[in-house]
Amino acid sequence: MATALIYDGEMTSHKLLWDDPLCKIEVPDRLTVSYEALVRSGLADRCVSIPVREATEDEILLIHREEYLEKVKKTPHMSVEELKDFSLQFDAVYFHPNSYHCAKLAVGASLQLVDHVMLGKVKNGMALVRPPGHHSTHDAACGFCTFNNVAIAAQYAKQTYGLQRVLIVDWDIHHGQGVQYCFEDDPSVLYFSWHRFEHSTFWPNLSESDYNAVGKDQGAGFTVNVPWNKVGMKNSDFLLAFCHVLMPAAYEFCPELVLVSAGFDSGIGDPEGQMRATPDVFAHLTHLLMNLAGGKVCAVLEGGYNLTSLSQSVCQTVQTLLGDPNPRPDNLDSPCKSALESIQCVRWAHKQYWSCFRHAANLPEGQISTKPVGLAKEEEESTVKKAKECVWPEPPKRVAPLVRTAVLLSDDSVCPEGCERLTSSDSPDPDVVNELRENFLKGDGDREALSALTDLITFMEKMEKNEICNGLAVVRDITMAVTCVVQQVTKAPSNRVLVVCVGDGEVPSNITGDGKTLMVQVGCRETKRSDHKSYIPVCLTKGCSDLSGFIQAVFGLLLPMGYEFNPSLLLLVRMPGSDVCDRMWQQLTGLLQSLAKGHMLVLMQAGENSCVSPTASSLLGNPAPPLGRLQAPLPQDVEEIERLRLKLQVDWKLLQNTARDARRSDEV
Ligand code: Q9C
Ligand code: ZN
Repeated sequence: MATALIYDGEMTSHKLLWDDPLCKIEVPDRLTVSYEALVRSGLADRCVSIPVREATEDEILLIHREEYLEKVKKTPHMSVEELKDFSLQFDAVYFHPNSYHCAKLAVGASLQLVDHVMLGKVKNGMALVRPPGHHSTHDAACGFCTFNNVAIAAQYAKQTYGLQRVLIVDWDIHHGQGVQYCFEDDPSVLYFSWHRFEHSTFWPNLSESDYNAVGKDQGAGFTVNVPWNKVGMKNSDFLLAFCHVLMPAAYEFCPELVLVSAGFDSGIGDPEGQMRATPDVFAHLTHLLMNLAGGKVCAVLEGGYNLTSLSQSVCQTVQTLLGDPNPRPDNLDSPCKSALESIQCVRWAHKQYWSCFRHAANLPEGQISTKPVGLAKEEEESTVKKAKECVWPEPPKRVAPLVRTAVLLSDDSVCPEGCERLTSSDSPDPDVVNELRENFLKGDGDREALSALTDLITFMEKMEKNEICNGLAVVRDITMAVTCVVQQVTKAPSNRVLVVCVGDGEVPSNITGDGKTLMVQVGCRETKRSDHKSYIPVCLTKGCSDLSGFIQAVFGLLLPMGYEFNPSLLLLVRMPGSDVCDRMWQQLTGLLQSLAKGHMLVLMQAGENSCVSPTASSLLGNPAPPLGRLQAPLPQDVEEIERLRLKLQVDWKLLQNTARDARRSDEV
């Protein structure tokens, strides 16, 4: 299924007609450079292009007050002087005679996207729109926004498709207070936003942007604010906010649709945000969301004012929506102390609403939120200039291998649709064959076993050459297969393999401590302890059958460690007799493909044929089916996961989620 791209050059006609230092960054070029970058990279061509339309008045009135709409409706007939006066009654806003038309197109584009996704005409998509939306409230334009595109889209989706749960992820660097106000008492919309806050000295200087604004009445717990109290947040800080805050809550919420307020002013070089997220991180943020809601993700452009950063980040987002393998998340620093403090506060503020946070740590000492609401601080001209001049390497081209998913199955089983059967090499390297025979078959001549191992090696080689993205191998002896793959992959000096074993059973014991292999076993029933730094058993009371515990382990341990380890290959092993259900298995398979450029080999035991086709489906990039609303994880599992996290965070900095875990060297 396709990815939608919605764009219309008409939306570039909205522009500033007078001098206004506050508004001058919101330029038409934001749209054209983004679109042109998509065209130049060939991504636009791969998307289904959907025409924009004007939103109807009724649609605008889903969120906005009639009085406000009537006022905006008059703007096309105003003179420049009148437009200027009209704009002045709002905070950081300008109107142009064509603004009303563009604002209707921006809403209409968002609704077109929702319709196409909800009706299954496309899998997901992005709408490039201007003016943006997330600051506008029911009766006011604000912060470059006229109508609240995403809020209207959420309300429209609820009404038109009878949705009961919509997730809005606002990764723009400003707080989408307009969206928050719309849904603060509505438990059917979970609103997540991170934003530059600096103890409310940053625009829009609202106390309700802080972590303790959690929603009201019925909607308590359904507003999740992550306030950044310092500038310069990096990839690791943003990824941690997803792993330790958004994702656990989102899985517990189980949305039927994900809307993204996709602002790229959190990206490096942005004069407003002053943050340092590189374009590739948006690929990861996008990917993490793509297994929610059966993959129904609609991204709608909000901010983003460094044209280079913006267009690169838009490309990363769209390419991920298209299903291409993610770039490797290189050079993740330790999260900074201030970010950890914020994450700790949000988790604490939400512990009574979400069972995934029930055992979250207390507020950090020396409470950080009690500072008085500050006055708007004038941004120094020099820092803005510095951000604009900031340089970073252009993200390397992401090349999708010709073969997405190859399978290694016994000859009598059918090849799942869309996959390619791996053809064994006719003349395997005799040295390799001899080595395998010596190492694994003790010199005896079991031909079948030998050719299974040579096939695995061929598989690895093709993946390494990027001829194949991922694959699935059904093997007779899983322990032997794991050992063989690990041995083969780690031969190359720069390779690293993350082995994720799902289910009970003995795992290969020859994992060396050279740092090239990391093995995590999730779900083993009997509590195992390991002093081996490279083997980490995560033992859950009910094995793999408890979804909540499993998800907690995935976002609390597995993914952060995976990101930090940054493997070149992911080996996902389904232990024989594991009681993991298809849905959980598909979620895991989907999520882990964010690592290792999507190079994942799934190993399963011959005889477990029923899971071949669900696995193949996930490897092919189909979104996993939702897990349903999750119950609270078992307290003893939460304790076990927390025990591990505390022990491991000494070596794995991305496992930190409280201020006292912090120790990034740049902090004092
Ligand atoms: N010194 C969006 O990104 N800045 N809007 C106000 C601060 C307004 C941002 C002045 C920023 C609005 C969609
Ligand atoms: Zn913004």
